[in-house]
Amino acid sequence: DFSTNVHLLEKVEAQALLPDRSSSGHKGTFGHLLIVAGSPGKTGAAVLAGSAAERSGCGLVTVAVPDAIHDIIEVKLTEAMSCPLPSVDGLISLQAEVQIEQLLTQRQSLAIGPGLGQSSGLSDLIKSLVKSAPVPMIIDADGINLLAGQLEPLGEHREQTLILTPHPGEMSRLTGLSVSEIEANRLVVAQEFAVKHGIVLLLKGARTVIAAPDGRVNINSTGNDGLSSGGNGDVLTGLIGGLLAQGLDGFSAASLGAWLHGRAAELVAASQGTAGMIASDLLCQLPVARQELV
Ligand code: NPW
Ligand code: AMP
Ligand code: MG
Repeated sequence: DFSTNVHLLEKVEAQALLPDRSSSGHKGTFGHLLIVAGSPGKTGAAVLAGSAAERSGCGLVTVAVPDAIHDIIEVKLTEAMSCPLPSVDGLISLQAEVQIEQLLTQRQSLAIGPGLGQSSGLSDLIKSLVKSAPVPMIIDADGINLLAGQLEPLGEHREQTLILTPHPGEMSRLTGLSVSEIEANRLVVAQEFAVKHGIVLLLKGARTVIAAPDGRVNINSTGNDGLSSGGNGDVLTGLIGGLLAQGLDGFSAASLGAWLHGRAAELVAASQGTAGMIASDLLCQLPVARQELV
């Protein structure tokens, strides 16, 4: 029965997803996330994903960006490490694949897509990483756009979890459905895609839907219209990537990430309202939201 698979994700449900945290742990204990993001004009997307990852509870973060913007990332991010990747016209080139695979031998998760831009080289790169990346992986934003029109099941050649986090516009490119068709049927569209492709699909928007490859669906209960401005999705990507690095399975990481992200927005709104909230405002509230679940 379809409806018995669907759950509203409220505080108690989020609480059950919180990863164990050892009081004697060290930065190696809590996982190392690699983020591949950014391009000239969209450096901020890489910065926001990296900053959210720093606030996710994971131990180490590396942000890999096209060499053209590497100096900027070095200035903008303090706690995260960074890595320049070869680029063509400012966009990460296919040649970067060897370096990314090398980095992944010592990372626990991969987040890719925010602000990447689009090129045929990037399209080949992401399709190859979907098949070969040996760690749990989240793909967002341009990473999703680069997969548009992909017909074979995305999870097919993977052992490790794969999460896609489209907003309705990206979901439209991915499926060929119109935004209004998706919005009229959010739950079923997300569930069918997740089952068909064997992946976790998080469909953004008020009442974010998180669908698992086995057909389970969570509907997030947190968030507000303060999240309706640029960069908030990039924060969610870094947060979920950081939760994956801490060992959560894909459905749990996506669900807990959505809950914490929305709850952080509620905490910001409690003091300043929703209009004029910016994505950076969420960052300091992410650990506060998490602490509410401890
Ligand atoms: P419409 O027409 O407005 O109603 P795009 P993007 C639709 C990076 N960023 N419900 C929307 O519909 C990202 O990471 C960098 C319904 C429109 O058609 C990406 O890599 C920033 N419709 C890249 O920019 C900050 C919705 O989707 C389309 C919807 C492009 O990402 C900004 C717009 O989406 C940004 O994060 C909803 N809830 N949400 C930086 N500082 O570096 C969206 N749509 O064309 O994919 O553009 O999302 O801005
Ligand atoms: P993006 O479009 O990629 O920047 O992602 C926007 C983020 O903000 C997603 O996590 C959305 O679910 C969230 N969001 C946007 N508008 C709202 C809203 N009105 N209520 C709750 N969440 C929202
Ligand atoms: Mg986005």
